[in-house]
Amino acid sequence: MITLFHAPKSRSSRMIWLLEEIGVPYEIRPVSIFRPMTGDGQPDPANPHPDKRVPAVVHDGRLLAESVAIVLYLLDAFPEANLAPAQADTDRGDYLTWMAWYVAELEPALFAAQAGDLAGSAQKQRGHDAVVARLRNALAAGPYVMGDAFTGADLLISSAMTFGRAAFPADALFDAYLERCRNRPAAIRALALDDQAGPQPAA
Ligand SMILES: N[C@@H](CCC(=O)N[C@@H](CS)C(=O)NCC(=O)O)C(=O)O
Repeated sequence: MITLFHAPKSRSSRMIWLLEEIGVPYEIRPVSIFRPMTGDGQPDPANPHPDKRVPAVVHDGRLLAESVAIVLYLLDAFPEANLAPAQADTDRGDYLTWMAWYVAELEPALFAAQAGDLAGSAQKQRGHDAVVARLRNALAAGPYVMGDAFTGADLLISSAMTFGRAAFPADALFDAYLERCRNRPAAIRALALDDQAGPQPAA
């Protein structure tokens, strides 16, 4: 059994998308979280995440926290979803590179741009430029970052870019990519489920 600890409109929303892509039974357990942007919400004692964040997933008694770990783990556990190259596949290295790049390069570039930190830091601007260049190169070939196949890397990259679209330059390639990902049936179902997850329970 899979349980997703979830707070609406957060990084756990894309885990609903992931689970809808995989297509196995799962349960959504709503938890409250502290929302630093608004100051609302409280950490939830019922949340097993070590930092009381979301997402957290429990699969057959195993706890996973960190979005990248959850995507890697679940797509390996359910290879029939066909959203991750297997260990023996020639493009496994490319896939792992995109997954690590997402968390080590794209997220910091996105948050640096959102915080207005690029102008004051040549190093951060250089990192941001590199992220944009790598994405442009990949999507010029497209339609997904690894080519023809949509993978877990696209799920993470596109969800973060949709959330932080203004952190990246206007580019029709980017917009077409985000729309392509967003229009997947599992993504549409996930959006409806996220909206139905309701208000946060009292902490
Ligand atoms: N690196 C973590 C970040 C998780 C994270 O920061 N989640 C936010 C929601 S988007 C959260 O739970 N914040 C509550 C808090 O900071 O206490 C991941 O990707 O899973």
